[in-house]
Amino acid sequence: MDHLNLNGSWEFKAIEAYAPVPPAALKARDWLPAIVPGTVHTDLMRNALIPDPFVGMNERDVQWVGSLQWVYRRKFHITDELLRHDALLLVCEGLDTYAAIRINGKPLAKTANMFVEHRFDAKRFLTAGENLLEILFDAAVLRAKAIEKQNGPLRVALEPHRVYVRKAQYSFGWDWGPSLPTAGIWRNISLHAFSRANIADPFFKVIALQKNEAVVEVTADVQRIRRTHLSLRVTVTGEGTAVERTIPLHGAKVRCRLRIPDPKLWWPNGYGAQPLYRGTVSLIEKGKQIASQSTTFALRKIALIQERDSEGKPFVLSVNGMKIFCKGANWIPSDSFIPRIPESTYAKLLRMASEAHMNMIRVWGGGIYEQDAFYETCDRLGLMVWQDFMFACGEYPDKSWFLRAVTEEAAKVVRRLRNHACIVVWCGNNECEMLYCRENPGKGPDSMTGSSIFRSLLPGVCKKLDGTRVYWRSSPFGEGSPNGESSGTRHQWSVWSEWMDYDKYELDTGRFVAEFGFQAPATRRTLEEVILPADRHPQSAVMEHHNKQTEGSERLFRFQAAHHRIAGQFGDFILKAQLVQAEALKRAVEHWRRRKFKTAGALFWQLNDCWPVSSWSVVDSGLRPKAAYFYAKRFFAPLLVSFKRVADGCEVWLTSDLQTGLHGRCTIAVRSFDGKVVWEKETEFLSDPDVPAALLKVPGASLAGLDPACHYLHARYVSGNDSNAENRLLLAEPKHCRFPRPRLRLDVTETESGKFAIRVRSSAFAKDVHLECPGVDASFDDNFFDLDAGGEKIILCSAGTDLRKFRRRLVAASLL
Ligand code: BMA
Repeated sequence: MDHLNLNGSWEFKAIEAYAPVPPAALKARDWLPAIVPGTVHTDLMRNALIPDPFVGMNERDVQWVGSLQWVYRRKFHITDELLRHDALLLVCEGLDTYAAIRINGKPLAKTANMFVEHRFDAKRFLTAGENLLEILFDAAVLRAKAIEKQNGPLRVALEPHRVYVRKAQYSFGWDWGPSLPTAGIWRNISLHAFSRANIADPFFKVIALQKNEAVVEVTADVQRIRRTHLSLRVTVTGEGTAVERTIPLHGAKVRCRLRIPDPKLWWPNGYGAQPLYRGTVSLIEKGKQIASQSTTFALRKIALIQERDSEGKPFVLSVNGMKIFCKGANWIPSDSFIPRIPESTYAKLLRMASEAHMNMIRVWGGGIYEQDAFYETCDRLGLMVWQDFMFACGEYPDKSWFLRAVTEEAAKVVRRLRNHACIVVWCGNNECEMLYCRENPGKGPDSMTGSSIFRSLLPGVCKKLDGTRVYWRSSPFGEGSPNGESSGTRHQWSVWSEWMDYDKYELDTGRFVAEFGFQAPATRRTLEEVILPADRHPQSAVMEHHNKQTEGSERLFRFQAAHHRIAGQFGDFILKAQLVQAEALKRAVEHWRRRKFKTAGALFWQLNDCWPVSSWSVVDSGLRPKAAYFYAKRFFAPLLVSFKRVADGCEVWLTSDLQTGLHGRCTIAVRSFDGKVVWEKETEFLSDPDVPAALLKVPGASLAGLDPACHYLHARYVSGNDSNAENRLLLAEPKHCRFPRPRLRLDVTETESGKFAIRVRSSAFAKDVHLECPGVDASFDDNFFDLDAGGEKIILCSAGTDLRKFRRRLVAASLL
């Protein structure tokens, strides 16, 4: 098969179909240079016709972009040789969204779904020599509004017309994202030429997995253009294996079985390795290969355990027969302009997730079916993916044309992604049933408009084209109320969104908590890139514009006031808001991990951002971690020591995700900020990976006479090897504590070029020690940690600078 890549330099311009072009866009009526893949917005920015919508309040000034039609064009050359092929397919991996394609002035096709690849046989439109390809994009917002008018409004959160268009729902504006409805050729575009026959969509489906052998069923689709004798060759390589089978091919369906000896199993992060195999299907004609397709796949078995128990019906995922407590975060698109996200962003964010001991990422239904780089990286890192279908927070149409479009979309998505071992759950949607049932008391989820999509259409497609992973109707969903605590999965938003404070997490007995979260502003550095000095105040209009939740900014104050002395100054406000977020997530996760496997998953909302904003993310859009990211590294660690407040004191618990029991010694101490051990107790313990346990207790009486403003608890679990864990608990809210002003000593050595080891020592108890290297992009392996009086810690840092500059700039502070 021959390819002609059509990415790269194109031209684009605005068309006044609905309204005259606004003055700001007059220049966009002439042809301008464009880059494909891309978006209208990024092309306009490159041509200096709109300002960066992320800066200040520019988002408001670029709204006109979404109300115009845009046309893209490019010329390309076709050789006689290419034209001699039987078929020439125009392959558009992603068109956003209502596109009309013309080749050499003749209409080829129209599309209306951003999420999937479109292929058209273009041979009869093409000529040898120069050809012209034009793609006209209609204004998706206006089209959606027109369709909504025809079909009637549905009950939808945020912009209601969005549900009528198969386009990333967050682009219409979300409670963390700007309204920037994009248009354009957002994924690769190319011509594929082939003759006689072609092969597509290979699927390597594991149907049996035993200790010494795996059986894989291989299917693929063959498109035959001419009658010819073909055979099929299937090969699997990798992990020391090379198996091959060649069989004669009749008709268009490929189905054959391969046995893989000595199978190497794929495990989630923290449970083992991620061996990947390479599978190839090839069409052979007279001993010559005429077409071939390859994919990566892995050997693993997913099951959902839902045996009823005293609390109801749990939701426990198992991989290769091993029950897994799912630890992770929710994922949204990493930019409002997806085509400009480099692969390095996926690599960095997902590496950060795996380094924080996450084993699951949920691809949320208001974004996109992610780019290949995302799933490939998750396969390699052992990050299980909970994959929503792209429906969020509303009713969806149940008209036949819409259901047909959804069926086609689901089939293409499942075919595209099913070989990825990382995907363990297909999920119908985000919060549709939950919101419907909440707003229509007395009505069950089945009466929601469009409910058949999630009840039968999508599970039907998944079963037919996949069948190797779990299908779950919605996030959240369960028996009885879709968002109940006793059954299925749950989103916990009473805390934060309904104004409750984070101590209420500890009352939540959800079985698998797929969303919960707390907001904090982006890091100061990221905010300063988009907010001018005059606007750097927690309550400036610009700062409030960069918080998209109704009363989001107000909540930042309400919760800061509950725990910290309110800071008016920009940097201090950001710091304290981030610490509140960090503590909130810590409390929640520690609580649910103590309930392992009654609660079997805790995925916080959200890992990443799509622009610089105050949101629930723990890593901001500049890929800089907030305090909560470092807390996550500790609260998700395989071995966790945590405190449980009980009526007459405080218990120390051990939760382990290690695969074997561990013999260790647990110590609990009551310490004063200036370093005195007031009370101490110790015990020996053999940890059981599946059963968290209370190891020790501090009786209320031992704390009675102490001043809570200057004492804290310190628990430590030490096992012979380096499987250790520790935790600390203040006895009063930080705002009521009398923190000493510790002397922090920093000793820096360069371990290799640009990499440093920092020994941090403290004279007194230091809460939330944070290191910073202003003006240098420094990445620390830990930060926002506590030190006891006389305590020390080694922090590793990589920074693109030399030792002298690093030493000069490095500063440390703790919460005062
Ligand atoms: C849930 C999510 C998102 C939302 C988040 C924060 O509703 O599914 O839709 O952004 O909470 O409010």
